[in-house]
Amino acid sequence: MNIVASDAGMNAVDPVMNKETRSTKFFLVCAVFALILGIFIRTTGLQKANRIASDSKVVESQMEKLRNQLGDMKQAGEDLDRATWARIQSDLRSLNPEIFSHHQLIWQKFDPAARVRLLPGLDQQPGTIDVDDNVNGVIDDASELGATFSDDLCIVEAAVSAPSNIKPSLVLQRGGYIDAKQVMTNQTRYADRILIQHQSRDDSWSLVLDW
Ligand SMILES: [Ca+2]
Ligand SMILES: [Ca+2]
Repeated sequence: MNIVASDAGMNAVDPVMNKETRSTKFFLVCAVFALILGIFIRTTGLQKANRIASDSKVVESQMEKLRNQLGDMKQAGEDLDRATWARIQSDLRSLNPEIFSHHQLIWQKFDPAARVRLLPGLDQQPGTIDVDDNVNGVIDDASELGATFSDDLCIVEAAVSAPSNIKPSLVLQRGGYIDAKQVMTNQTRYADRILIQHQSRDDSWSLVLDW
């Protein structure tokens, strides 16, 4: 009889203990999961940062190589003309086939009459669409053109090309670098440039080298 009474007492306590045990286990599982998640996020972030740093070093190394090669190809006092440009492109491409599979080379000249123009971007509204970027009480008014964090564009139009008909737009200044084929005026104040544009599935960037 004593044994039966003792068993009944234990059965009365067990549900409480089981509940506490389950709570403790649940807490531990959550803590371990949170720890693993934190480690995973941290590791992923570090891997991404390392990958970006590694890619940047590769790009930096490629650009340094191109800069040195251009320096070797340039003869003292030599101006960039069509014949020289054709030779340089050919030489650079044959020396760096792996680089130029994703790169474009553009010879640029300074056009003193070029128009540096602000456009509203893909959302077709000044600044960010439906946002009063300059807090003047009017949403998407023309004075928001070029607002920070918006998709607005800054382009350079050659003097010989027709002005953009996109509205609204704003010409910030005259004078800018454009494709040499579109420059009709000769000026010697600013050196020609070589624009290198990179475009791949994962990234895009551009770099300018002075001639
Ligand atoms: Ca916009
Ligand atoms: Ca506004």
